[in-house]
Amino acid sequence: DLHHQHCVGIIGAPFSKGQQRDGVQKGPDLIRAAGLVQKLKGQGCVVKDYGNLTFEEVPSDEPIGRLKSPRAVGRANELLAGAVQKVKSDGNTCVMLGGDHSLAIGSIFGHAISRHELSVLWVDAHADINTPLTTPTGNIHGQSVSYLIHELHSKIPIIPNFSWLKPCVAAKDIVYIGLRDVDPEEHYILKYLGIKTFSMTEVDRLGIAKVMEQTCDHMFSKVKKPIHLSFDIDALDPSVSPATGTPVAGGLTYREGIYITEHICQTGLLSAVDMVEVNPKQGKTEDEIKSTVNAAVDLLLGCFGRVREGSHEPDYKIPNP
Ligand code: B3U
Ligand code: MN
Ligand code: MN
Repeated sequence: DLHHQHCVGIIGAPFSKGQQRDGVQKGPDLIRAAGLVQKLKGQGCVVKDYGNLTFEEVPSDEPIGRLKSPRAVGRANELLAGAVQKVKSDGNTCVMLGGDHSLAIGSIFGHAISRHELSVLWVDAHADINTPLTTPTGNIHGQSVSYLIHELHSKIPIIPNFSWLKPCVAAKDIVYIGLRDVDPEEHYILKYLGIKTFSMTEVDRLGIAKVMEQTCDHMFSKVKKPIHLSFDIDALDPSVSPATGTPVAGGLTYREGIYITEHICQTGLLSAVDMVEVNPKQGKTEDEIKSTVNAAVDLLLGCFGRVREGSHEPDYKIPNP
């Protein structure tokens, strides 16, 4: 049914300590200021904005091994996981506005608690599957997936403020789209675990329509699980979304990004979305910031029923003169 109402619950997560560039904590307010709530309502969604989470300072958060800000990231994600659970138990599709991509840890865990088994679609230039021992940077936003999947459980050390977290996603239930900057250790992990990936090479070879067909074939091979879409804005080409911490040339076009969201919406299984890594301080001009934020908003509208061919009320009648 193309006309069923989407109930959307929005959580802002203004958090940046999963990486080192200031500004990404401004994402939620910028995306809201671009009219997200009004636009979702305008296309027939029932929207509840749960507001922004507040993240308290975590004192003396010294690095552990290579890990930067481990206690702050652990605490922030614990808080977020609880908030996502609440949004889900209220019967909404959850939209988490980041903030950096370390927030997917809490978002996916909170979602998994309320929905048991999930499929995760990770749209990103990066695989974010380093472990605390393989990370070249120590940034936890490049490690989120490794904390979440069952198969890597034995590779993750005990980290303070992460004791609430248990792995909740199977390697076979993750699909990546948009990869083009993958560390050698990450590449090994992806191959070793047989994770389904559509790098930019596959997007070039197959086209985005076949990529989405095969993505859904993979995700629905057995049962139809709810989908968690984790969208890193750096998946898009820097010509579209330059205001992000680690832009990588050769990304998805605006159209390919929108096609992904339209296709996922049509499955009827979208249950939670993350929109992360929008960083206005990384934009060189006001236009660069605008283009990035607009793309984030349009992707979210695509997730909740906007279609480019247009649409109309089922009972519409052409007015008689
Ligand atoms: N793979 C590198 C770089 C990186 C990951 N995610 C972003 N950058 N945005 C790392 O830090 O793990
Ligand atoms: Mn990412
Ligand atoms: Mn990325």
